[in-house]
Amino acid sequence: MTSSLTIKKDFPPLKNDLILRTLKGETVERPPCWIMRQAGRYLPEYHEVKNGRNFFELCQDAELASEVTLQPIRRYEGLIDAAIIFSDILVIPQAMGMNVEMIDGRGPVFQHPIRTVQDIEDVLNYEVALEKSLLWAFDSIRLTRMKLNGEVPLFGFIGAPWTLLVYMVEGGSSKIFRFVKELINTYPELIHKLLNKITDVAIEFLCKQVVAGAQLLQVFESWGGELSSMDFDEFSLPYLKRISETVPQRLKEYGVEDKIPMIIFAKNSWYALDKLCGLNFDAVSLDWSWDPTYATKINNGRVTLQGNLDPGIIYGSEEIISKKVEHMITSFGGGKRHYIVNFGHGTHPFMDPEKIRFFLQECHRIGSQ
Ligand code: 1CP
Repeated sequence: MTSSLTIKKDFPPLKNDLILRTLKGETVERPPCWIMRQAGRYLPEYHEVKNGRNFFELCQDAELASEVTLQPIRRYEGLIDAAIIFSDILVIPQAMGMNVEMIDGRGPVFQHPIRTVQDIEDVLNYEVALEKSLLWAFDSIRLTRMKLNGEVPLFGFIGAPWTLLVYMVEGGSSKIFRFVKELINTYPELIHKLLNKITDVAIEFLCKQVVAGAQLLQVFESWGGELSSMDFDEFSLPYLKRISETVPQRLKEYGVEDKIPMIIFAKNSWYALDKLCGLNFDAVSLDWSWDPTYATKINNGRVTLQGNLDPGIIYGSEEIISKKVEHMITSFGGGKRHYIVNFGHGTHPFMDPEKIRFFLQECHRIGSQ
């Protein structure tokens, strides 16, 4: 088995570097396009490969995970400018000793969520060994890079510390966030220790994904909007800041010569946009609550913006999809600089893949004008 610590340099040469040039701030011929959750349940070919398998079993099989990662790239040939490795944000809690299963129709379920001081201490005392527990993730990235054959660059990703804490405490998806709110408002100091540990693991995992072959990175703060502005400043922002500053430093220590671009997606955290643009990320991904013109003004040229149409437009007519794509791209300044097309959040299982093709084609057509 290959060691995850060796930087592999003989991957096939990259043929499409549009998203990398955009993230460097260059003026480009059209905005790069990719879609959150571009692989997965809306694609019939995904169900064929999954074939009743357990979700994490699929992630951990490098051959199958790389196949699923490539499916949207193949189906939408030439329309998608980046691949994202097929995995999940919850692999970090797993690497921190927690048992997580993915139940069809219900989502993630933790066997023993963190609910008490002792539970927190147990996770703090757990010795994380990423190279052992997540070896499959690094193998999967390496194999996917080979199979991509340089068509498009490959994203690695993590869940941000606050979002991971939510799952680790709630034990799965939540609507009222009762348990995590109880803990942050009862034992803030201990929670900070835990968030710091999650952050350490997240930084190592991001770096090791790059060492394995990831060419750009996205951090998902999907539950950012569940915090008040004041609590976001305390329980999310400092950890995002540390990730954005430490990953580039650590990558140099790992011997990675290229600058690896990093994107932050903090869903519904509208009050934090100015602060997020001031961190050391190269791009900020916006959910659909944002008016692109207003977001562009707040950003004031500091980072690349990504987003942000409501994925729900895919249920609509082609005429309205075109109209909204046009509005999006124009409002982001025409898309030739500092802009990446995406939805404001992921695809849904019910979406028609051919409507998504139409959306991508329109982004190319309008973005090239
Ligand atoms: O059996 C299945 O097919 C399960 C569906 C599924 C898929 C396809 C899950 C379960 N995860 C994934 C893959 C996944 N998850 C990817 C790679 C695929 C791609 O993007 O093309 C990525 C980047 C994620 C990230 C992820 N997982 C996030 C952050 C992005 C977001 O949507 O906000 C989150 C919150 C999760 C948790 C998660 N994974 C899966 C479920 C059902 C959930 C819970 C969602 C919730 O709490 O509402």
